[in-house]
Amino acid sequence: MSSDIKIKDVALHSSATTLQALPAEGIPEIAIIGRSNVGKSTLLNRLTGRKKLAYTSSVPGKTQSFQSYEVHTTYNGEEHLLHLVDLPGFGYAKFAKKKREYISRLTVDYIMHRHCLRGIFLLTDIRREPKEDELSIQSLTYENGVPLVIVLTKADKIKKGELKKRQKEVAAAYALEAEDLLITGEKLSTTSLWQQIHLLTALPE
Ligand SMILES: Nc1nc2c(ncn2[C@@H]2O[C@H](COP(=O)(O)OP(=O)(O)O)[C@@H](O)[C@H]2O)c(=O)[nH]1
Ligand SMILES: [Mg+2]
Repeated sequence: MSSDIKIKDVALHSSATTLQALPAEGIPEIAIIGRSNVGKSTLLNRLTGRKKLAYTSSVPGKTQSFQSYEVHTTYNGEEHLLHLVDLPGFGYAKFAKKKREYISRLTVDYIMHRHCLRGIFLLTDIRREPKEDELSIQSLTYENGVPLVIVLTKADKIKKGELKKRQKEVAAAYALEAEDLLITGEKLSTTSLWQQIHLLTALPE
């Protein structure tokens, strides 16, 4: 199937530190979740083709709010409006325990109660193993019927010949098959990610 994807328009809609401050329920939403520094903001910039849309940083723990981006696309000639949401990174050890707990409670509440949430991209660095944080998000999405896609980031950081092997290993840690996982990295196409986003957001509620 050919898939012609165009990003017509993209803008930061809102920045929220509580669930009440998120955009009103309605527009289908895809959340980008993962530990601090895994590449969430970079993926957003890559998906939207805007280099500086989301704030990226080599210093972990910078984004502590839910950044909602309103994205207007055309996909195979049809118009779509959706929200991509950059969530606060978890697992940043330098944050005070209270702040870490607040972020993880917000994330759990969001997954459990956000009606317009159509799917989660859970980012995992291709060079690392998923830990308890990632695995507990995985179970939470299963328990709440929220579609989950594991996205391996920083694929350019490993040798091409090792890609398949790592994909298989990380998939196994999530009890998934290698083909279930998507991959992102410098110079890699985002087409498969966009196909997944459109598939998830086009589903009826
Ligand atoms: N080589 C490489 N570096 C990346 C990639 N994605 C993110 N980074 C780098 O990793 C650091 C953290 O990225 P960022 O998007 O801010 O992570 P976030 O905290 O999850 O939003 C930055 O220095 C990025 O340039 C990638 O795909 N390849
Ligand atoms: Mg970020």
